[in-house]
Amino acid sequence: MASVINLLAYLVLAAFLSFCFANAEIHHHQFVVQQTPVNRLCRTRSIITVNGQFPGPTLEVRDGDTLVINVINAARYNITLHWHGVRQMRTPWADGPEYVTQCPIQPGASYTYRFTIENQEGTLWWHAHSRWLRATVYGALIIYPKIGVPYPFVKPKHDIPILLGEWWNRDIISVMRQAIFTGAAPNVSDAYTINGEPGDLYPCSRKGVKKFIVKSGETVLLRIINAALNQELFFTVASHMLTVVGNDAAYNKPFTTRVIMIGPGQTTNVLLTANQPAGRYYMATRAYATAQNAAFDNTTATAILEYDSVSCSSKQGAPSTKPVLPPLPAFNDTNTVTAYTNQVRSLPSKIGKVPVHIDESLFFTVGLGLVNCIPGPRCQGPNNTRFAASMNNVSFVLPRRTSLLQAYYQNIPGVFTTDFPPVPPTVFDYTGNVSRALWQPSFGTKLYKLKYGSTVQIVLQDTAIVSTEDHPVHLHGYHFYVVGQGFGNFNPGRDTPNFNLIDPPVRNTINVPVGGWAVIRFVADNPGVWLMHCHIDSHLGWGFAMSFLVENGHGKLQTIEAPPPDLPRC
Ligand SMILES: *[C@@H]1O[C@H](CO)[C@@H](O)[C@H](O)[C@H]1NC(C)=O
Ligand SMILES: *[C@@H]1O[C@H](CO)[C@@H](O)[C@H](O)[C@H]1NC(C)=O
Ligand SMILES: *[C@@H]1O[C@H](CO)[C@@H](O)[C@H](O)[C@H]1NC(C)=O
Ligand SMILES: *[C@@H]1O[C@H](CO)[C@@H](O)[C@H](O)[C@H]1NC(C)=O
Ligand SMILES: *[C@@H]1O[C@H](CO)[C@@H](O)[C@H](O)[C@H]1NC(C)=O
Ligand SMILES: *[C@@H]1O[C@H](CO)[C@@H](O)[C@H](O)[C@H]1NC(C)=O
Ligand SMILES: *[C@@H]1O[C@H](CO)[C@@H](O)[C@H](O)[C@H]1NC(C)=O
Ligand SMILES: [Cu+2]
Repeated sequence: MASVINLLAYLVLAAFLSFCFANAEIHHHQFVVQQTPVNRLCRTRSIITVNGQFPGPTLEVRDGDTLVINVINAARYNITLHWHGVRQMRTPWADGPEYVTQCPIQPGASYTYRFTIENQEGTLWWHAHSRWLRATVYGALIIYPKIGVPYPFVKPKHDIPILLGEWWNRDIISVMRQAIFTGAAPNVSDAYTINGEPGDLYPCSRKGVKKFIVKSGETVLLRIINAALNQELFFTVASHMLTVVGNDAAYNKPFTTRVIMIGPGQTTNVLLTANQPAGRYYMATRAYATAQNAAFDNTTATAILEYDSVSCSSKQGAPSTKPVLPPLPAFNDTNTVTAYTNQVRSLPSKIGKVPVHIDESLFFTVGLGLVNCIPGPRCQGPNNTRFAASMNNVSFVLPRRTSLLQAYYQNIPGVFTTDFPPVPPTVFDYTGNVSRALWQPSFGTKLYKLKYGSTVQIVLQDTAIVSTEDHPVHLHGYHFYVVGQGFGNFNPGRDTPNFNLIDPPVRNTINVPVGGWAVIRFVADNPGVWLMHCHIDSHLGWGFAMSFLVENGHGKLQTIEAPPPDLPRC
C-alpha cells in the first residue's frame, strides 16, 4: 500500500515538474554592438547601437525563461550590457556593470550573458553599463506571466513599449570627455526622444515622428521606460487618462492619473483606453528638474496616438487633423510629483512578505559635492571646483585592474575594502544650510558586507550640498519595498511609526525626493557584488555609488555560480 502511494506521489510530482519545465523556454539572441549612422535634428551622426537598431531589440520572454545573449563588440569602445531589474539570482556574472561584475568587452571581443528570470513579471529593460554608452544602447525587456497565469487586470489588446530617451547632437563620448576634463556639469541634451524619435516640435523631425495606432474602444498597455541618461521626466497623453498598474516589474493597485513622473531606470506600466473621439493625440514628455541653478534641457518630445479610423480616412486623401497637445506640469512641480508618488501602492498578494525585523539598519546620505582645485581649464566647476558626488561622503572609485566581483571571487587583495560606513561619518543638518567645510567628499572603493539572508533597511537621505535634488537610486540584483518617503531630514521617532508595511511599492529604482528621504527594505537573499547608484549618469560618473557584497549562504541554491569561461579579462 505504502509503495503504491509513493508511486502515485512520484507520478504526480513528475507530471508537475514536467509541466513546469515544459513551459520554460531558452531564448538565444545575438547582439552585435556597432556604429550606425542615424539622422536626427537635421544632421547625421554615427551612434553605437545593437544590431543597427535604435532603440535596440525588444526582448520578450515569460517568467521562468532563460536568456542567452551573445554580445559581439564590433564597435570602437569597450562595452558591457546590464539587464536592468533582473534579479540575476546566483548569476552576478551576467549583471553587467563595468568593473563591478565584469571587465568590459573590448572591441573585437565577445561575451555571452546567460540568466534566468525567476519570479518576475512586467517591464524591465537592458542598457549599456559602460561610461555613457547607454545614451543610445538600450531596449525593452518584456516579461509576460507564465502560460496560464493571468494579469491582475483586464487583458490589454496589445502592448506598446515607450522608451523615453535623450539625444545629443554631439557624440556622447565627447560630451562625457569634455565634462570629465573640465570638472563642470556636462552639456545638457538637445532633445528628448520617444522610441528614438524627438517628434515634430523639433526641427527636421516631422518625418520620423512615432505613431501608435489604436482602435476605438480598445485598451492597450503602455510599457513606459525612462532610458534618458540624465533626466527625470513627466509623461502624458492628450485627453486620455492613464491607469497605472505596474512599476519596475511589480504590480500596483490600479489608479488613474493624467501625468506620470518617471526617473531614469524606472518603468511604469499604464493601461490606456481609446475612449475619446477618433482623432490624433500627442503623447508628450519633458523634464522634471529639481536642482537649483542647474541648466536642463527644456524641450518637449512627442509621439502620436492615432485612432485607426483616422489613419484610414487620411489614406483616402482626407486632410489629417492636427494632434492635440496636452498640458504638462511645470519643470519644478514637485507637488504634482508627490501627489502622484503617494498613490502608488503595491498589490499585497503579489509582493511577498515585507521584512519587519531588521538586521542591518543603514543610513546613507546621498548627493553632490565639490572638490577644490587650482584655477585652470580642468577646474571649471562653480568657484574653482570640480563636481563630485557621494554616498555617506564616499565618492565611489571603480577599480581598473579587475572587477569587484572577480576580486572577491578570486581573493585578489587590494582592489576594494569592506568598510563602507553604515551611517554618515558626520552628523549635520542634511537639508539645511550645510557648512562649506563638509562639501568635499572622500574617495574610495568601499563595499558594505551583508550576511546571506539578513534583512536590510536603508534610509536614503538627500543633502543640500551644492543643491538638493531628486535622485533616482537603483539597486542591482534586488527589488525592494519602499516603506516611507518624506521631505526634510529623516526623523526616526516621527517617521518610523508611519512606515507602510502593508502595501509598500516594490521597485528597483527609487526617486529620493528633492530635499527629502526614502526608506527601503529588502532581504539579502542573492549573493554577489551589487552596485547601488544614482541612475543619472553624470552623478554616477561623479561617484554617486557604493556596492554591497552579499556573502554566500549554505548549499548550492545560496551560492554564486562559477564564472562563465568567456568572462572578459581586464
Ligand atoms: C558644450 O556646450 C558648449 C556651449 O554651448 C559648446 O561650446 C561645446 O562645444 C559643447 N561641447 C560638446 C562636447 O558638445
Ligand atoms: C521652458 O520652456 C517653456 C516653453 O516651452 C517656457 O514657457 C518656460 O519658461 C521654459 N522654462 C525654463 C526654466 O526655461
Ligand atoms: C519654479 O520655477 C519658477 C521659475 O521658473 C519659480 O518662479 C517658481 O517659484 C518655482 N516653483 C517652485 C515650487 O520651486
Ligand atoms: C560661488 O560664489 C558666488 C559668489 O561668492 C556665490 O554667490 C555662489 O553661491 C557660489 N556658488 C557655489 C556653488 O558655491
Ligand atoms: C549659511 O551659513 C553660513 C555660515 O556657515 C552663513 O554665512 C550664511 O549666511 C548662511 N546662509 C543662510 C541662507 O542661512
Ligand atoms: C567628507 O570627508 C572629507 C574628507 O575627510 C571631509 O573634509 C568632509 O568634511 C566630509 N564631509 C562630510 C559631509 O562628512
Ligand atoms: C578598455 O578595457 C581595458 C580592460 O579593462 C582597459 O585596459 C582599457 O583602458 C579600456 N579602454 C578604455 C578607453 O577605457
Ligand atoms: Cu543623482
